[in-house]
Amino acid sequence: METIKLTIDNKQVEVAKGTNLVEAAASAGIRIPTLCYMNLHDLGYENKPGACRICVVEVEGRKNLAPACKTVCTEGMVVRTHTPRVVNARRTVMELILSNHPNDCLTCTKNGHCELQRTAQDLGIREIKYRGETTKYQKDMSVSIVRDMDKCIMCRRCETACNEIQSVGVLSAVNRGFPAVVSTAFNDPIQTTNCINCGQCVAVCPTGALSENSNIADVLRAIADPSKTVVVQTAPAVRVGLGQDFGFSGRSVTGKMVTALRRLGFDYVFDTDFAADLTIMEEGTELLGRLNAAIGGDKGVKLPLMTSCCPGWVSFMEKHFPELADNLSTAKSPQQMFGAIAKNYFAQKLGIDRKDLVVVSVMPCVAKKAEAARPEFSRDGDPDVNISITTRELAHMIRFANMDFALLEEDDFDRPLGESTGAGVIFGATGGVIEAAVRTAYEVQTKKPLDRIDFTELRGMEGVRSATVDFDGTPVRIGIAHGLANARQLIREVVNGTSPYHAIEIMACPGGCIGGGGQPYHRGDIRLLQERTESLYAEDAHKPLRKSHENPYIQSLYRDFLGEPCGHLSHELLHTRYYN
Ligand code: HC1
Ligand code: SF4
Repeated sequence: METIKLTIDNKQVEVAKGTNLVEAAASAGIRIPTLCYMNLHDLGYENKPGACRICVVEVEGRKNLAPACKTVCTEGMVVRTHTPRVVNARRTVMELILSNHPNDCLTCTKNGHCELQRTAQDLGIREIKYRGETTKYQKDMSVSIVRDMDKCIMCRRCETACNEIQSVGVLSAVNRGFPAVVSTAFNDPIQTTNCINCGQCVAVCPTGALSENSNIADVLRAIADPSKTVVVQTAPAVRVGLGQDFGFSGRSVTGKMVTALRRLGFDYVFDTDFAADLTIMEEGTELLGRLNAAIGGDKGVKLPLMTSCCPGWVSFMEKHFPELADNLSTAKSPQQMFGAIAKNYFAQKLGIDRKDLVVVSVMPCVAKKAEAARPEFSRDGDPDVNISITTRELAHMIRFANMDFALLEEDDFDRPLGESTGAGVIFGATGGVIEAAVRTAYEVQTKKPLDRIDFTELRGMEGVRSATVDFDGTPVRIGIAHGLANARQLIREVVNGTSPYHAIEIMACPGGCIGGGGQPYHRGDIRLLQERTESLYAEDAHKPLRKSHENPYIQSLYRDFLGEPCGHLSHELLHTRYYN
């Protein structure tokens, strides 16, 4: 690797050729402030920064200040990141940004997590010097996200997320000069566009311009209603995201999370991972059904089978590739399987009407709010999942309830819908759903126990991956993608009829659900995403049971209620069809 030597703030630094000054400084422990730059390089995306100009630095021999994010290191360069001239320029840029920004930090959804607020604080801004006309836009919202464009600083990170990472292309800058803003086409309401509710624009927004549509008040109301029994389910990725707000960044906090949920007042604390095991029973059976039909010569069978648990991906398919609808697994997502079982089985066990059972989900995802609201997932106007909140909203509720998270004891989920295997846990990481499916499908198909449980060939952070797993003489070819721009590669082959795969897992967000749009902000930091992933795999490795079909509560659910996987009742409660 060719390297470059330079000096930053009197410190010798050696970096790879092509590195920009923000990254070079970071490698020496110097944080150059920026509001638009994101390091997406390791995730394989191009970020086009250079918008905010907060990162300016002095480079010896150059007359003008240089934007560090757009300046590539050269041999012998001498850089100063905090001279009076630099700080003065940054403060002026910040004062100009603030001249057209609402001054409502105390009531803003981003209060405490806003990069603009933090940078203004670091720069010691104490007054808004320039005052005059300000832009006024109407708030816009969907079930999942809220757009408050008065708070947009035109960093254009959301455009990168929507257009480069997801290739959806809903957001782009319009107008020039003062009225310039990031907008939908014709400024149409976001709900009416091709937005898939993935929330990746929210995940990277440095201010309160984009946020989740919060349902905290609905949860508090349900808990306070004595006529309701309120159950909560927590998605696999939540346990490795939640701790970030409480000093446990990237670490699993499952036990403390359970305690916190009990203290918040939920009557039963259950786990979406249980329903992930159930999904594997259904989806694995469906995969084997299609595989065996194809092996038996059925030319009409739809392969590859594509996973359907990610609502961002499902929505993308519906809006952009509806011809793939029959390739998608008909298995509902774990969130919705949980809801169906809670309302149709658990409510019955408790002897209460399903309308008196409120199902709350905690998800790393804002698209899950839209999934829960789909009319086909409700009965007589009563949704299977009543309220879906994000990991960030749960963190907020924990702070609101005055809990010292670090001091919470560890507790376990309630039974029966709180038991899960390691296979359910790894759903939260890219490749995890298909690995969980392989663990079960292999044993069901071959009737032999696996001699290894870890399919490391299915893991990793590469955007598109493939592997072949030997099912005792039958090669099963698997494709995996995370980030929808990456997924297009696999999708194109399926559309053309050239896909070599039997099964494909697609997750919309970088890293899978661990990088979801409802998680504490990761801003493309691949190290943080890797830590969350490793924490999930470590939790899996420590589980006494690691294959979905070994979950004793899943076994008894089939024995006592459902019958067999993909049987009549399963089809009624646990399967659906996705057409827009
Ligand atoms: Fe996911 Fe899933 S893994 S979609 O990423 O299949 O959100 O965590 O809950 O439903 O289990 C999200 C995570 C989640 C579902 C499961
Ligand atoms: Fe684009 Fe996703 Fe944001 Fe919708 S939620 S605007 S699809 S990034």
